[in-house]
Amino acid sequence: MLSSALAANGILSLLVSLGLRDLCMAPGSRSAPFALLRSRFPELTFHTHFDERGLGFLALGISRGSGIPAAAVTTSGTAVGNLLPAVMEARMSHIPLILITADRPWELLETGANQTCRQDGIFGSYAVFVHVPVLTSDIELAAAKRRISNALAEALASGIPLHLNAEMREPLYGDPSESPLPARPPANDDRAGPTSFADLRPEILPGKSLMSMLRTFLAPESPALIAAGSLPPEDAALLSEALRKTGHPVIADIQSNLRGRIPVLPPFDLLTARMPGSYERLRACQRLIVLEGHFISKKLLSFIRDFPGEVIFITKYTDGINASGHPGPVIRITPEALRNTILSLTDGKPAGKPDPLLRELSCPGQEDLAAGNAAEDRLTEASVITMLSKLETPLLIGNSLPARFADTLLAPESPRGIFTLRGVSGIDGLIAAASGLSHCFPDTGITAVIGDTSALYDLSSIALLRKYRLRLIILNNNGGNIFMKFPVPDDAILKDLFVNPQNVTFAGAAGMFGIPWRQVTREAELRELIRGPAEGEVLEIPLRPGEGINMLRELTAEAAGLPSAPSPSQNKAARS
Ligand SMILES: Cc1ncc(C[n+]2csc(CCOP(=O)(O)OP(=O)(O)O)c2C)c(N)n1
Repeated sequence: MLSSALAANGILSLLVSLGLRDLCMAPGSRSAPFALLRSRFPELTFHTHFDERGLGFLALGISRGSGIPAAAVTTSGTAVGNLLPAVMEARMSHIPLILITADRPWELLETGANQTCRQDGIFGSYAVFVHVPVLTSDIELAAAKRRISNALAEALASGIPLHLNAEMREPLYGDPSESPLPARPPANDDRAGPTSFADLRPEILPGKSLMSMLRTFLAPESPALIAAGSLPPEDAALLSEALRKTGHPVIADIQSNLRGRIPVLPPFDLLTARMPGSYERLRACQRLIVLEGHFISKKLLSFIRDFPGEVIFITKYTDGINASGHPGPVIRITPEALRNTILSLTDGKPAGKPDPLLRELSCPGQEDLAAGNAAEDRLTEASVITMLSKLETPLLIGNSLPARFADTLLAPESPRGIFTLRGVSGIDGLIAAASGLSHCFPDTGITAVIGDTSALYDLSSIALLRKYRLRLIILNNNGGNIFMKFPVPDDAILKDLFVNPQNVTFAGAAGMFGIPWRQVTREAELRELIRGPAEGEVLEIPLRPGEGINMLRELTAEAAGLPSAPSPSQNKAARS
């Protein structure tokens, strides 16, 4: 049997037996042995994209939506390097992801052989790495599978992607029917080790003293405030009832997926700008529980940094949860265990004493605030985002202004799932990731809202809308309007080197892939178009440059005397 087929079949058999369902492949010769196995793995959905940067994000979106790692397979050479942005995002937002990169066999490295370069460990600390050599026997195959299993366990426990760089020696195009591959082990054969990805994810509980601190903070009688950052919908669903039962007031970042699920305080930036005294009122709470503290609001980070009471940080993983610099213990616990801990404190007691803060602190309805131009029925960033509160599909919120507007104004009426890619807040793979996400919601598809520069960046992934139910809303304010808030002293530099307007519409880009495109300018029209499930289409909304950022500034204008966001040097000082 061909060694290349043995390795490809061995890797896929192992991953499929653990629950792999989605494999994203870009065309290439070195990775051909994986492609040729398609009919042997009917339980796998094969996704394709011609652009490996988009391919990585497509897999990332699928992993995010399903909670099960998806795999991206590439050929050798620069194809591998193009996965890096998605790997970085997966690492920083703890999205499980598997990268399988086909490589030339070792004897061709550094010989000048075509499309051959060093691929081992190319993602550095962003991935757990396994080198899979040319496999020539069952003994070698079994050893490779053990190493992959161990590495996968490490990757899943720490929320880090797994990179398998697999040497493939020619010939690559053997017909599996001519040289039969070993029989696939039965799905429930547990002699080989773990039987599912879930088996590889340990339940994590804190030690005794941290657990006791956790219980003290969470107990319903504790005078605590909760600030919830980034929680995927499945974790929010698991925790929401328990959080509600504590009765603690909750500041919910739009990424927390708690808005629309349980009563929470109005969006932090809006509340503290609109309701005099609210900032101080929140500061008066004696304890602060920061749950998965990855926040969009800089003002909230300042609030945490300066919080005068005790603070604890609760997280599923260990990193990326305290940009405020406030000292306080990090308590690592899985959401299931956290929920059980809370329920053990609240069970048998009357359901939550809704904190008076929830009633006391309110501000004008987001819709009223956003309706600045209602009389004209003209769309603005604010009115579009507010309208998305009624969406009947999950939503991916792009970076830059969409994320900030959503954190300030979006109040989902029902919890359909809010997604962001804010591990590193790149604007590079949003269309591909949204396509992948949509695969996980076959009944409704999803909606994504992104800026025009972000759309230009991932233009090639508009091709995916032919296959995926993605309603792509592009807020076209002609460039990166977020930069207009920075104090760039020279207007020409601001325009040329920051905002960088491209004066484009996306009709041509959608047209070249045969994707329906509409320009939408009226509120009533958009309301109709976003009703119901999504299909592959582009809705482009032309906006007045600068208007959105000014409006955001007005909505969240800080009342005099409020502290500003922490600078990096202040952060450092606070930590030391
Ligand atoms: C890959 C990558 N390159 C550069 C940046 C820096 N950046 C942040 S926002 C932004 C502009 C985004 O413009 P657009 O998508 O039009 O959104 P708007 O600012 O108008 O809301 C840029 C270039 C980034 N986040 N990611």
